[in-house]
Amino acid sequence: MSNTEWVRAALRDLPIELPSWGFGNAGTRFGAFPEPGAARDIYEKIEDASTVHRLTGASPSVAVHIPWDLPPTGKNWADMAHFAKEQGVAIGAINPNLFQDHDYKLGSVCNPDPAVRKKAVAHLVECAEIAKVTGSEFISVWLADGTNYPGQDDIRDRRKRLQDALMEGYAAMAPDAKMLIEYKLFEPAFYTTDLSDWGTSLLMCHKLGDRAKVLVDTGHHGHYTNIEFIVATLLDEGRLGGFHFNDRRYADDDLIVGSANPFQLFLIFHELINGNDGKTAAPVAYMLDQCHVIESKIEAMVLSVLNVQTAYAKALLVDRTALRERQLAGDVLGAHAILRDAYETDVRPILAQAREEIGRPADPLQALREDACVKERRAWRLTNPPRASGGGLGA
Ligand code: PSV
Ligand code: MN
Repeated sequence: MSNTEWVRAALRDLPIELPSWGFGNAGTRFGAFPEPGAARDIYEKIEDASTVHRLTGASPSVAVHIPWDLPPTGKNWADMAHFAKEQGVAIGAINPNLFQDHDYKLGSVCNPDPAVRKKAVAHLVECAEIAKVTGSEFISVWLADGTNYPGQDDIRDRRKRLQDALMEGYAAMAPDAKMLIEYKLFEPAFYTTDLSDWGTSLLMCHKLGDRAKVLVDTGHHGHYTNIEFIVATLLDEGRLGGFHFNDRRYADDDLIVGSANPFQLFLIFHELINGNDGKTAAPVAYMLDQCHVIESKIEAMVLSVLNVQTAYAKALLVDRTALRERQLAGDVLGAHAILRDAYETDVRPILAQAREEIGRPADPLQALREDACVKERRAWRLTNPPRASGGGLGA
């Protein structure tokens, strides 16, 4: 491979945001298998996120989920942001949690009870205020709202309630903040879901304004959905806000991105480059949304970042001039072969070089396994209660 400087430069410019909730112990409804030394509060989650950034140089921010990430000292968002900065990362997207309180049983912003809707809207507004304190660019909205049985509620009434509530949240945001509207085909609702696909999210964005964009969570589609087609369409419409990357086999599995379907991830990046300038991926929000049940959480996050970079590097290598020629010549398999050539390229040497050029280990996974600081922190957490705020063991 000849000069790959431009590929390395593009890789260095792709920030991949980490989800705070991927660092804590979680499980399925069948059981949980706590990882010894896993993060216990938002400060420890930030510490772990900063380790991933230290090893990869590619994950400078961490998304938070409110109120899961309520600091132990109370609503001290400025302290949380300050601590993140000290650790070398920033607070990223603010995710309102509108799905776990008992009064959200019939929905949050779409609930038939106006008092519940009022509470949900107040939380959206609170998150817009938190974003101002933390300097976050995005409020990322996902709703569990929907119905389980035909006739349970009026579909169009719910739509109106949804629109009214999001408008209030949107109006409360800082003038340069953006609202990301995430959709999900089903779950927890099984008959209707109020934001069920990219179309329902896009229509809502149109009602809100230019700073409302669609968020694509790769795990939120039906089987065999062509996600890259959705990406190309939303990008073309100027309404692609960003991603929640993860991988899946059955439903919303939240597995390590690129572990089950790396070819799809490559094709998504191909569209992100095509729909931009043909040289770099569109400047949207690249975030992970994963949950690690049986695997080591920090290692899973590092591997996820590497998988995203691998897919991006391969997509950058697509010979777009030759592809265009083959497409215009109607050469079906000739065009397809151009994509395959890029996908089959071994990009590991380019990625290793790109990391070393910014003072990061060529093999972050190996470096993590040998990292004395991570070992020390794990041991410390096993015998100490969580600290209420900063002043930890360093990144
Ligand atoms: C819902 O399945 C989701 O993808 C949303 O992004 C939530 O905020 C996140 O997972 C965590 O539950
Ligand atoms: Mn998500």
